[in-house]
Amino acid sequence: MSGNTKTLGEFIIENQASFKYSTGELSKLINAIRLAAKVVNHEVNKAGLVDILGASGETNVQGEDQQKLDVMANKKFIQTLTNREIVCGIASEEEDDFISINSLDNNHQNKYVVLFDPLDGSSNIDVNVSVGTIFSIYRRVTPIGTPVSIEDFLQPGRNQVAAGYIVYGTSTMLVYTTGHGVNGFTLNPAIGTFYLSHPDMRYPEDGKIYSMNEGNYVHFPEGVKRYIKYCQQEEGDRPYTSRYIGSLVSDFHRNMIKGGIYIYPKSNAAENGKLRLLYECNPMAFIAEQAGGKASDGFTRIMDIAPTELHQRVPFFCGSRNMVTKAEEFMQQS
Ligand code: AHM
Ligand code: MG
Repeated sequence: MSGNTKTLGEFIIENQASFKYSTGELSKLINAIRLAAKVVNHEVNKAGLVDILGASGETNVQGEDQQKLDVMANKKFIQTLTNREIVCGIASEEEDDFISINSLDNNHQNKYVVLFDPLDGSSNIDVNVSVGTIFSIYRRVTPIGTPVSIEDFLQPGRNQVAAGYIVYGTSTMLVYTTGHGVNGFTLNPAIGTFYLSHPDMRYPEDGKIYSMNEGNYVHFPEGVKRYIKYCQQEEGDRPYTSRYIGSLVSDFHRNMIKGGIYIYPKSNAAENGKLRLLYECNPMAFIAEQAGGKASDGFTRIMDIAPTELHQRVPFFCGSRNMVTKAEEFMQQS
């Protein structure tokens, strides 16, 4: 961060001017996410110290065990966004249905909806491995002044107005885009301020890291199996290095900095893979593309997929442009 002392707060104000017809609503929304990120960061960091670890005993809509911190992160984000009255609707990985937000004096006047995964990679919490929050923001499509409806959430990723993630890692970072490139901010925990540490992040066009759960190899489609063999072949700059944390935000963040590809394909066991289109793949795809990278389901651009349900899953190939294109070639041959 040498010599760079711009804070996230200052950056948000400066960049508000670059949005045509901006009313400041999006800036306020990013500010609320910044606040929620700090609260969740505080909880994640003290998780090892207090009796907060472990499954909460509840299961979420997809039948997976929820960890206590997932529940807490979900509450904090919803509370922050609701209290500040800056969005008209919220959808979360941890909520069965979307939430319509309104207050008596507001009368459904807000124009943005937020979709998020409050704590992704939560199976890593118990073992002190990085987890993250992912968020995606859209302008509503139904008229202002009416309650939000499902169409406001089921928009293709290319309609996103902003997207980002927070990685709670060795240091905590907030990385986001509003469609004008990608910028990364690192939290100084001593004073609770995010500083611009990674301006204009760029995904290297090529990379040497492939990230996927190879334990599922036997269940993978032929195209993915052949791509893995290609990555392991000795030729040119190959074999590539295999790195898989099992925490999408962390795997993505490393690959964006170093160059690489993340793959969560469909398999015999899971027809559409595991990751969720609306609050995991679309926001990551928007960030990847804004940084010069690429994201697809092996055949189609992720952000062109027309969603049909809130918790829809989709195969995910995301990373350095040339690596994703190569993996697509293998998929399309099979
Ligand atoms: P989650 O939303 O339940 O945490 O699942 C998403 C996570 C991703 O962060 C990670 O890349 C993937 O699941 C790991 O899955 P697997 O254990 O099947 O490799
Ligand atoms: Mg998740």
